[in-house]
Amino acid sequence: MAFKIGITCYPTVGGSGVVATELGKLLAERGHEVHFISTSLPFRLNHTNPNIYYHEVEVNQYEVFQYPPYSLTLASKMAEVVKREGLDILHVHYAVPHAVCALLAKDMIDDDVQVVTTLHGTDITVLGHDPSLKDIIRYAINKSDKVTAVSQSLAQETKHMLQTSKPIETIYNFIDERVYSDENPPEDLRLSYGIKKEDRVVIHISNFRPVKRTVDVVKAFAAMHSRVSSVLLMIGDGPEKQATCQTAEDLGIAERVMFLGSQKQVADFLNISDVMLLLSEKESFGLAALEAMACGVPVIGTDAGGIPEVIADRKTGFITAVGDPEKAGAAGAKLLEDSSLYDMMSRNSKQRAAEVFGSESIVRQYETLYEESGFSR
Ligand code: GMT
Repeated sequence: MAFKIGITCYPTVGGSGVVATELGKLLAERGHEVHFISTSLPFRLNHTNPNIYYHEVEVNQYEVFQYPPYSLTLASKMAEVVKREGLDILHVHYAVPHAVCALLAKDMIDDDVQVVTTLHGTDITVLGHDPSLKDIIRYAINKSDKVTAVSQSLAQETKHMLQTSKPIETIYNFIDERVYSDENPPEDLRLSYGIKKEDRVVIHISNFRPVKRTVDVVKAFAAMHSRVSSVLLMIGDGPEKQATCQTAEDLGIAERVMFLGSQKQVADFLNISDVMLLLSEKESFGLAALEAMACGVPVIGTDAGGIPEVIADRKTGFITAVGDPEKAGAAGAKLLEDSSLYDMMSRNSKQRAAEVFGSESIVRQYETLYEESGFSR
């Protein structure tokens, strides 16, 4: 059965926007009509498909209001699009504000559109702690027709923290295997970045928020480099960048650490990397880890949130405690020193990415969820 699906996400760089956009693209390829409703064109929406539509939410600033009315404008736009296009489903990413907006839109037009909410983490693990927001997040979840979380850990944490009554189904994140694979390694990229033949390449990709513990990444890398000559590629940008650069200076390894800022062709960098470090203290899933695994790059991660559901400890990488960069560095060095262990983990990473997180199977899970959502137009 083909559905008409409205998708709302934060369209800027970030795992939730990536997953929402990739899902929309695959649903469109499978014959569904997909309507992105967001403030700008999602940054990964880079291909043409007659089943994909984009409805811009224009948030105006009014002198009389201190803050632009994003949520109200979004709800109005959702209501308008549901009515005009006859949408069956509003699939929103994040409970607040997006699910609340969808519920308001549904109520405004008294329509049977089904609200499917996917939780990505920050609205639970960060906002869920704020007593002034707890009730509205719980409301958004309980009133949605279907709710999914991107890991079992996030589903459990949500139920535990917010005492929600709605069943929360885990549907894992996925990546586009056509982009994240080791089949087309970029020619000369190592050379153009001045990486010597004898050096191994360690990579970290994030938005450098404090939860990503990028200072720990540099400390772990220092421990690795003391045993195996390596360089560290730091991809992304954010509030912790300055402190992270300073740590590299303080540890005397600044010339070994390349801060490359935000990059579009992340798969190219993964394809010249040997190991990824993802040492977050909160991470509902860790999409960057999955991207790495799909390219055959084992990941050293922390035991935070959904990371241990993505990285199979001692099979596709190592799980270490949050805040123990020495241990993480030792695990990374062990991996780089032992070529048969490395080859085994690299192979396992690709296999796990395909078998557990394959896009085809994940998109089918969403289709089944839509079918079960109670839609009855
Ligand atoms: O990690 C971030 O800061 C960005 C955030 C987002 O909204 O994109 O990521 C969250 O959603 C991703 C996609 O589901 C997950 O892979 C990330 O683990 C999750 N981030 C956190 O839980 C901190």
